[in-house]
Amino acid sequence: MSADGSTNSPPPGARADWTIDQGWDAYSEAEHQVWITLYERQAALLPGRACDPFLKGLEALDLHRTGIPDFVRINTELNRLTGWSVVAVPGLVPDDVFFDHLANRRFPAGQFIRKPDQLDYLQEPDIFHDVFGHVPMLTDPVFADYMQAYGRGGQRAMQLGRLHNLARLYWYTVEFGLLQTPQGVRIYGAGIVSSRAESIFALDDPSPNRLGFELERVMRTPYRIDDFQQVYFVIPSLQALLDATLQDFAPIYDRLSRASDIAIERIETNDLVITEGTQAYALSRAAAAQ
Ligand code: HBI
Ligand code: FE
Repeated sequence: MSADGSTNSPPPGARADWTIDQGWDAYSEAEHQVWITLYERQAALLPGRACDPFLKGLEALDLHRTGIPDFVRINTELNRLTGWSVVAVPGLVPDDVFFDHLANRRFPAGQFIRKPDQLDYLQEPDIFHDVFGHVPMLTDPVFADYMQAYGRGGQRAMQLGRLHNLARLYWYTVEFGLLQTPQGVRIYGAGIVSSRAESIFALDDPSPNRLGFELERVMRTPYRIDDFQQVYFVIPSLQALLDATLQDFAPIYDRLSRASDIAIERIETNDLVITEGTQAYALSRAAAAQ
């Protein structure tokens, strides 16, 4: 199976829906230690940075410090709270498989954990990115509904050939979303909250733009997969995010088919500008790459 899961047959040992047993007993002490190291770093950093629903979810699921959590244990509480379950998969799964899981309130989490020399970044989502990053927000009823709506929307987007637009919505919300709160801007995106450096960069660095979330605008905006984001979109509430998905996307996709992409560093005239970035980080990285 290639990295993007483009083949449709599950790898050996996986079930037809690409799930595998987590095999919690088989994790080594070294693998548990990687989880503990990553957990301790983020647990120290996130109060005051991650949004309350995330921090509450972390507590509720007791993604404790003593090692990789057993899905059987966390699913008991997660099921009770929002009907979601975490299921183990070998890695990235094909889009249609991914959406079917989300549409049925199953979150596919990588079963493997990164190596000690990969603590700061890895290309494919591992169990720390998926379970520490994504799962705590699934304890929030509104976000739990949003993730299921996203799964259903993904199935429809594939039928309409608009997956690239919907993937941007996922990227700028589920992975790299920010939330406006009375205490200030807070993180809810899994890609940020599971990364020590980006948990700091996304809130504190003057480089990126931080713009008010607007669904169609987000769907016209490309994203970075190889580095910190150059723009973050800020939602006023989780309810506003869920409400944005309850409309019919067909007319939106129709307008998008005639609209051009918006350059990643651009600020449009009717953007709600929370912070106008300097783009200094992206420019320095581009210069260094010359
Ligand atoms: N598979 N396991 C896994 N996790 C993901 O986050 C994931 C995936 N397959 C496809 C995918 N994400 C994205 O392309 C979605 O936008 C569909
Ligand atoms: Fe993710």
